[in-house]
Parts: sequence; C-alpha cells; structure tokens
Amino acid sequence: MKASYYMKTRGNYKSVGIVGLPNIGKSTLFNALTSSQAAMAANFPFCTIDPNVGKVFVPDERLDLISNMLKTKSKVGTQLEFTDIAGLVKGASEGEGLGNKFLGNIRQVSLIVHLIRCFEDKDITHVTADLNPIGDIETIETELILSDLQSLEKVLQDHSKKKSTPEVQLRHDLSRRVAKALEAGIPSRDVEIDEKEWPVFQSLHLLTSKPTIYVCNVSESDALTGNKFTDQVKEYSKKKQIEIDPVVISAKIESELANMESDEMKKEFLDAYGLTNNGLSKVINGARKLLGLQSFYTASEVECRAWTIPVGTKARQAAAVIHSDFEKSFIKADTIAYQDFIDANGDEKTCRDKGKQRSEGPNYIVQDGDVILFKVSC
Ligand SMILES: Nc1nc2c(ncn2[C@@H]2O[C@H](COP(=O)(O)OP(=O)(O)OP(=O)(O)O)[C@@H](O)[C@H]2O)c(=O)[nH]1
Ligand SMILES: [Mg+2]
Repeated sequence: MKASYYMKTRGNYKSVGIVGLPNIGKSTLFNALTSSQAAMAANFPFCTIDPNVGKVFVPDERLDLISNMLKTKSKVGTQLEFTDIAGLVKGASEGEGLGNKFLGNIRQVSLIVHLIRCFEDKDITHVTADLNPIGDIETIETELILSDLQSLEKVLQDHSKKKSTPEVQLRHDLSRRVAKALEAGIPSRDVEIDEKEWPVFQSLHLLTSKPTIYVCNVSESDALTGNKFTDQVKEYSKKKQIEIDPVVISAKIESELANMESDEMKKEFLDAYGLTNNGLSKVINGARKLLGLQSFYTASEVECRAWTIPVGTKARQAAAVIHSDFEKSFIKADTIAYQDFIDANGDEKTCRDKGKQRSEGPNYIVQDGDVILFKVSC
C-alpha cells in the first residue's frame, strides 16, 4: 500500500505547511486563511524567514445547518493549524537561500499545501523569467527528494556501523528501497510500504512522505475559470496520481475577503468576480480529508459544536476529545447519523421515536457527521 494510505488511516495530524518558491503569495494565502495580517507579505523574495503559525477555522456547512435548526446560542467549529514557510529555491538541499533551515520547517508539518504561481504580473519578481508552473513544481519536489536522499544516506551509513539485528535489517532494506525510488524521481509517499514497515518508515521523517495538495494562485480575473497554467497543473497532478485535484484560488481575492467585516460586503465582492464562495474552504477541507480527519457533533440549544477525530476513532476515544476524563467514565454514546438528525429537523425525540437514535458502546466506530450525546459516570 502507498505510504499516504497510512497517513490517512492513522490520522497523524499536526500542521499544514504552505510550501513553494519565493514571492508567489504564500504569506498572502496564510493571511487570508487566518483572517489576519500576521504574516508580512511583500514584493521581494525571502520576505518570510521564520515560519508563521496560525489556527484556521474549518468552514463547516453541516455545523451551520445544525445550529440554525436548533437556533443555538453558541456555535463552535473545529480548527486546523497552518504554517507559512519561507520560499524554497533550487539548491535548497545544498543550503542555498537558507535552504536547510527551511527544509527543516517542512519536516515539522504533516501535510504540504504546495502553492504554485499561475498569475502573470511583471511587477512581481519571479525566480525564472517566464512563468512555468510545472518547472516550478519540479524545482520544489526535486529539492525535497534530494534532501530525503541525504537523510537516507546518513541512515545507511549509520547502519553499516551497527550489529545486524532483524530491526536494523528491516530499516536498512526499507531505506535502500525508498532511496532507489527517490533516485528515480518517485516521492516516498508513492512507495509501497507494508504494515510492519510503517513505524520505521514514519521514523525516517521524510519530506516526500507528506501528502500534498497543489494550489494554483491565479489573478483575480482567472479565479472563476482558471487559465492555461492551471490546466497544465491539473494535467500534471493527474499524471502523478495526486489524490486531491488542484485547487484554483486567487490569494489576493481571498486576502481582501478575509478583511471584510460583513457578509453582504463579501457577497457583493464575490459577485463582482462571478464567484459563489471562497476557495479557502476547498484548501482547508481538502487538507482535512487527506489527513484522514472527520467531525462529529454535539448539539443542543445552548451550544453546537464540531469535534475533530481521525477516521476510525472509537466512541470512547472520541469522548476523550471533549474531555480527557470521559475516556474512563464513558458509559455510552447516544448517536444519530447526520442525515437522520437533519431529516428530523434536529429533533432528538423524533429520532428516538423513529428508532434513529442508537445507543452505542465504547468500541463503536464513530462515523463522519454523527451527532452524539455521551453518557458518562460522574
Ligand atoms: N498580481 C498578484 N500578486 C500577488 C498575488 N498573490 C500575491 N501577490 C503579491 O506577490 C508578492 C509576494 O507575496 P507574498 O505573499 O509575500 O509571497 P511569499 O510566497 O510569502 O514570499 P516569500 O515569503 O518571500 O517566499 C506581494 O507583493 C503580493 O501582494 C496574486 O494572486 N496576484
Ligand atoms: Mg512569505
């Protein structure tokens, strides 16, 4: 199985890193995502040196609907952490442009949002004279591959000094196999890894093991339709079997939207570009999907809340996300599937009467969208 399969099922989630060449709009996108001006965005390469980290609210239409139905006083969504990383350049793995430091920042994140410049603007400096999105993608991916090859070389050198045990042998063989794939230009996330090898693979902390989403930054006028550059990226992504289709956004539109206070203003602004909603939701929810995350809900007239859990989480562990004590004091999870809850207009009693509320035990595998009332002992 491919390495990213395990990434999905094990739900190893920390932070999403925005990665790309210098001066292409990474900090502009970060500011839009975090609705802030926390990151300095300016027209010169390497404007960002130290990473900016921020929490981003996950747009959640289901939570909005549940909360509207129940007319709740308070609504609390889940969050996802994003990190705005400095621009990488060719030669980064050799230390070019503070490359090793920046590559180290990528090591800390669980998923890569690879931002690609797909807008033409002579006033905004680019690393190459002509715009070449595929060349740009390959520049970044080559640096990640080279950096991983360096890491594996060290692992293999260390092994040659160690006494041979089955564990050392497994690590050695796996490292050799992954290095061979990297030498052929295949990122380690596309290498077949079996269950036994998985913990060792994870411990290698390879940059190319991270699932990736391509995000095309286009000019305002191309936000609705995309352009010839985004078509190239889409084709490339298909060829490389990237799990999530590239997202086309205008970081400029998104950052302006994020600064608007009222919903009416936002709607008017989006209408002017023929857009119906912002593109950030696709980036955020795409990242969550690739990280193998899902939500369950707690819903009452006082508060509606979404909670994040990895796919496959059992009811007892889901309860612990609300409060760590709930893991021990868990009695049962009164559960209604999302669609049943909506069909009953958010009325728990109707669900109960129709037999749509199930009393689940600790080993129940929570489903995406479940509306749950946990019973715990005090
Ligand atoms: N024309 C145009 N300019 C943009 C767009 N997105 C960002 N910019 C401009 O490009 C410049 C660089 O933007 P940043 O967000 O600082 O880019 P960055 O990728 O974070 O740059 P580094 O931190 O230096 O790697 C700024 O002047 C932005 O206003 C866009 O979609 N269109
Ligand atoms: Mg920046």
